[in-house]
Amino acid sequence: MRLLVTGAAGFIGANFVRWLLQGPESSKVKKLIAYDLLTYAGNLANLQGLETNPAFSFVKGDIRDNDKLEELIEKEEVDVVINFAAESHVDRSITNPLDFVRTNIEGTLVILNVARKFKVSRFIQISTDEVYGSLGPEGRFSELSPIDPSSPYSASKASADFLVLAAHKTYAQDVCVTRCSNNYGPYQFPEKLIPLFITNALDDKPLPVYGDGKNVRSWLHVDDHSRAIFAVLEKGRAGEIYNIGGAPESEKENLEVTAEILKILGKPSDLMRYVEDRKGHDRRYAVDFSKINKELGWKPQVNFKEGIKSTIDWYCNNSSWWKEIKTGEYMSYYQKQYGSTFC
Ligand code: NAD
Ligand code: TDX
Repeated sequence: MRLLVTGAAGFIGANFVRWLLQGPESSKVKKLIAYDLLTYAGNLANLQGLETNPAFSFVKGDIRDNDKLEELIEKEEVDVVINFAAESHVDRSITNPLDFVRTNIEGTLVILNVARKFKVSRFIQISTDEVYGSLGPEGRFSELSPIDPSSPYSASKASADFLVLAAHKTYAQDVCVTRCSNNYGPYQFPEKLIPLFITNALDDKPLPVYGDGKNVRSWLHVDDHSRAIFAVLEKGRAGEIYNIGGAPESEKENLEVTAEILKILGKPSDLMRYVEDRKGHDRRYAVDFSKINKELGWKPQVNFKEGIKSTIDWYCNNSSWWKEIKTGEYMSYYQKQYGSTFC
């Protein structure tokens, strides 16, 4: 197959590219073009080491750049597009929603249209369980749950999903939408809960817990996510949505995740600080992944205890990667978001 992977220099995109080119399915890949605008969240270091692979190439570009995408997809005879590119951080969407509309909605529509024009045989949209909104203490999101986004981020992802699914109905375009729960693993930008708290703890800085810390997330190791996406690419039915979630035992309150990180690192619990809650903060996410399990035989394999331990080891062993990020522009964002007492 000849793939165009957008957002490939971000967290999940880079892990997927590594998994695909270095893992059990690598022989199926003739060409993989990593396409990324290299925003604050994109980092070529995430793809380091792949340059020597003859199937791999990197192109810097915007998913809103119709002409560049047309030229690339035609010239490279791309037959699969996987769209990871997005503005992905909920907190930034609260202060700057327009960027999310531009990339997540307009960008998705541009690349979707180009893929159709050049008869790309499958378009996969990487979406999120956040499009379903928030759960109470019971139940799980299925693919039939109502769409009820709470943040500008999730509203933009839901809009993109509708455009992608409508392209199947209107033009019979071959598309699939995947909706996953919170990912964790190596190369995650340290604005998200797990890498922020690991790296702050390593620096003996406070860990800012929003609200009462009892919000629940269903944690999915990024390698499990990569396997799921590949299963959808190979065997998913066109026009379908597939939910991808962590195992029930990976559903954790933020306080539990924080305590686990501090325990593994041997840091004192008084590093944890309660701070003002996130606006529109979803209380609980949990994903029913029985559809992808029954149809494609996928289920998560990494248990949270082992996954968080190996993730922490990765951040300990790769401190130059995150220390380089946590400077300049990052620190201005951090100070604005959390205030100077947290720096
Ligand atoms: P990320 O922020 O780490 O990476 C996003 C990448 O997209 C970056 O490399 C950035 O440079 C690139 N990008 C942004 N705007 C672009 C544009 N206009 N054109 C080209 N590239 C652009 O995000 P992530 O955590 O890797 O998330 C990847 C996808 O998975 C996103 O679509 C996100 O909505 C979805 N998702 C993420 C999670 C999670 O837990 N991280 C969970 C569910 C869904
Ligand atoms: O400083 C923090 N303190 C805190 O308590 C941060 C950054 C987060 N939190 C809480 C908010 C959430 O309850 O931790 C939980 C996880 O927060 P994030 O890491 O920001 O993830 P979330 O908002 O759940 O969204 C993530 O999963 C779904 C991704 O960022 C999205 O891209 C994805 O769609």
